[in-house]
Amino acid sequence: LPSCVGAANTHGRLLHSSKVLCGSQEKEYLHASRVPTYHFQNSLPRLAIPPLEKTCERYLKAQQPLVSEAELQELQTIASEFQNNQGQELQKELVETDKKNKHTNYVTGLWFDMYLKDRRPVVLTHNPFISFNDDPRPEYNTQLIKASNMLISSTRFMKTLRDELLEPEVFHLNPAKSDTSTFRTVSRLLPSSLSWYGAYLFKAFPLDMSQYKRLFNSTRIPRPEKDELYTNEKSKHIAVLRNGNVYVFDMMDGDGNIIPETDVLAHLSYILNDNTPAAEFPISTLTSEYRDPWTQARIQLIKADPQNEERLRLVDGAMFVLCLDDDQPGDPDAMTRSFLYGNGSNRWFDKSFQLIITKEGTAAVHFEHAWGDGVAVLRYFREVYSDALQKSRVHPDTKPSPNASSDEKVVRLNFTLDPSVKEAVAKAKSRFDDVTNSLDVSHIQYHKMTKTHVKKAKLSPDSIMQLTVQLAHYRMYGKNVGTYESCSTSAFKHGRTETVRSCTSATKAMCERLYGSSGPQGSADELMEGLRDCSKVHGQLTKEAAMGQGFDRHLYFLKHMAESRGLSLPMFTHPAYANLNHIILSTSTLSDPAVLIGGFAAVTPDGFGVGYGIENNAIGFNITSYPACSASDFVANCEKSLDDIHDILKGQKPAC
Ligand code: BUJ
Repeated sequence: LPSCVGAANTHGRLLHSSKVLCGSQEKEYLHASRVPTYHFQNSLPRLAIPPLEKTCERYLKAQQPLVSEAELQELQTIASEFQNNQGQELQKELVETDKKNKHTNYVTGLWFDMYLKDRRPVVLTHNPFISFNDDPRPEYNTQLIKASNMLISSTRFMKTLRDELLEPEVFHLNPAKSDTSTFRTVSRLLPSSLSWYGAYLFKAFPLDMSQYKRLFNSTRIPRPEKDELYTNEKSKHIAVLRNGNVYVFDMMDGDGNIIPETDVLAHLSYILNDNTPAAEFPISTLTSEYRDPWTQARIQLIKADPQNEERLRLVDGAMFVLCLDDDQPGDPDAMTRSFLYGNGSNRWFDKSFQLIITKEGTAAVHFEHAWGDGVAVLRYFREVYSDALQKSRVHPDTKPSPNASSDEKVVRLNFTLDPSVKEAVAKAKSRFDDVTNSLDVSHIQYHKMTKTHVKKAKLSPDSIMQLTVQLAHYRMYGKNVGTYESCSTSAFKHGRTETVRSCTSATKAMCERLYGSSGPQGSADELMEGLRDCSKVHGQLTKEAAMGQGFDRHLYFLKHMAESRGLSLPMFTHPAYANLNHIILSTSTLSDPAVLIGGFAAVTPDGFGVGYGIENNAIGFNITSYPACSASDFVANCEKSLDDIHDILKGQKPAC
């Protein structure tokens, strides 16, 4: 690299002395961070194993709103027996093993296994999506221009990351103090074994960046019993899906420079104008299958023609898959359907992520979950959105390069299929159609109450959204149920997620007060006090989860240890444990101005997938469910609950 992005020292590492990118470098990178991408990685704190008694205490608290008084007492006896006997032994062993594995944390290995050993299809079971707001300039929103600009920006992101020039992800508690040049200078000067501590003094919290290594050029490969995560760090090509046909072309030349934008435009127009008929047996459909039949089909595919292996490797190692769709979802529900699962042939669900661009230029990211979580994907999402917008390389008047010789440079992968693979594709498609047709999807955008209103009342916006979900469910079914709110633990080395158990005794009390059989109970002031309780309890649980002090992952691990030792412990075999983990309300949120809508499927046949957002101008829910439940009824009840909360915030007692 030229000195304008930093000088290499004797070990070839960059010193990142300058943030200024010069000339041609500006085309290649998003930026050149003065602090190297993985600078904080060595000194990130490790996720602590919570004390066993704390875990039991938190577990019982989470059970409280779900069980009767008598059951709770029974669970207390079981937990204390566990804590004093087998639990203690397991904990001791866990702590000892953890001490020997300082390079990671106690949950990560098992969490990878949780995903990779799961034999269910990745689509709907795990993969979520997030869609982008449109480009405010309509003339840049065409499929071709949007795809070209986003592809170029994605390549710039990938190169910035690959050359470790991407600014490390840091949570700034006090941005005025730490999101500064001084912070970066100090951080850079500290050796990476100490850099985290330096950041901490600025009240800045560097986040784990290990997942970024699998963001690009990566896929999940179906294997017997446990899938494999595969990455080709050197690859420079993109895979494009259109009509179920797979195309590949290089996005970088022999020197590693991004190809001219006029070539990108030419290659993508070539694909969009290619009139090869839609694939009759698109092998991409196999990625929607249960993992065992897909494993077998992949083996068979390679047996049928050894060159198929090279073709598969080209998709596996591609930067990502760009899906160019031939249809345009007309409303948010249709978008959810398209971006969450599509038609089953124009997606490669195993890829670390897919960038989908519809006929009229709406864009979304769909991602596989085993390799990483929302934080890494959102970083990519945010950077690419703003780069494609602010530094568009392709404009409405850009002409495709006449000498791009796309017919030589763009290769359509022609897989050889034998009858058994064709049959596997047909079977996969029919299963896919059945399950996706059974999914109900509904959403709401609510404008009467916003984040600003909630903040003015000194309540946590997230707690109010979680309370809304509790209220909506209670109003429909008259009971409280297993609830999961995803919380990132990326402040720790290899941190992934912890569960916030957002169904609490405080939310239960509020459900009963508002929607109990005898109508709303208590004055407007008392109801407001109830909201405060919910907010306080939820705030505390969120803080604990983000600090790795939830109970879910810890118990998950101890249960696994017990099972692998052949122990059958009442702590885990009691039906109340299964009930708590039968997640009826699976929730997740993310907040970014670039996000239009996002979502994921319900994780149980009788549950709801609840994606939500709370912004300064609106509140939104995006709900999914299977036939046992109605997503649209749930949405109607969310609206009613938001109205009722809004009344309380206005000092009025709602008429429930
Ligand atoms: O918890 C975990 O380990 C991972 C979770 C799993 N699960 C989804 C089942 C909870 N994964 C995530 O949380 C990632 C989810 C990413 C998508 C989030 C969607 C958020 C929607 C935002 C906007 C909705 C606004 C709708 C307006 C009409």
